[in-house]
Amino acid sequence: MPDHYPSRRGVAPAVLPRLEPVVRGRWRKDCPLTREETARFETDGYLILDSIFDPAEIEALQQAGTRLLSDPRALDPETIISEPGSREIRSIFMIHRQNETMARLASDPRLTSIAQFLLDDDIYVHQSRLNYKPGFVGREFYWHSDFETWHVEDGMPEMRALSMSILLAPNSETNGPLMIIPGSHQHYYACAGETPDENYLSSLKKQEVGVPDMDTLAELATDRGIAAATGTAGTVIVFDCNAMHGSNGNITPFPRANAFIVYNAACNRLVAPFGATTARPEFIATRKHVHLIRRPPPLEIATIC
Ligand code: 6CS
Ligand code: FE
Repeated sequence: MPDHYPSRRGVAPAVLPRLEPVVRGRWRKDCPLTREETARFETDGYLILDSIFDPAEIEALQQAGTRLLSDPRALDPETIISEPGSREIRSIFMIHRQNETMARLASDPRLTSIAQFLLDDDIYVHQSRLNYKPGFVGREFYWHSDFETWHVEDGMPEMRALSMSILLAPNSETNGPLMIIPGSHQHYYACAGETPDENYLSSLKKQEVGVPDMDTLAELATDRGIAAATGTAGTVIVFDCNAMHGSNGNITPFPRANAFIVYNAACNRLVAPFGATTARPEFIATRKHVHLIRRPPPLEIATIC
């Protein structure tokens, strides 16, 4: 398969055009997003939705998050990623296969219908995780495009995936919320360097390859600004797979916890990695357990005879 998005080839960084559309579905009145929301996602590469879940659902989600964090022995140890240099939990992967509430969250039609519309296909969960940033000691996530990693390390062919971050605690300006560069999803920032073997063992704690150089980031942020995606618990942040994003550490006493679900289009299933010798394990990148979440069939137009 030709590589339209080469990165980490040991050459200088480059800015390449995005080859695929951002919004695939055609907007209609019965779409799960308004026309205005759809246009905003297209332009900015992200959207903040704050009225999807009711208070009881939000509490159930928060409880599920607390259960995952408080009983790590119940989990596949491989899926637990600790902070660099400490035993604090940073991420728990594959939550949709380790917790019933998270499984229901990942297949909730209020979320999946949005992904099916934007990606215009049946979908499946490419990756899920709980990201936890404890008070005082939660560490940052450096700037990156998820697609760059998924393409190079996982073999995701095209930009036809998106993430949903479901806030399980308030994400304020101060406790390390998601920061995103609006409009950055329109270009591909090919990175310098090369992917070391088993890169994921360190990159999930601290990403060092697959990150743009400082000059590129400075120019991008100067041109487009940086938005903080804040919200109360229950807020859903939908963002394009190629949006440039990151987050600061959390030195406030207030923990930040988010559930992440990544949906990929059925037609965009993984192939061999484009820039790594071996594929990452299933708990980070779904290759085998592809359970399609199908779009409802279109209503048939009644024929009058
Ligand atoms: O590796 C992944 O799939 C995700 N984690 C990091 C630290 N960067 C890329 C992507 O978001
Ligand atoms: Fe990311």
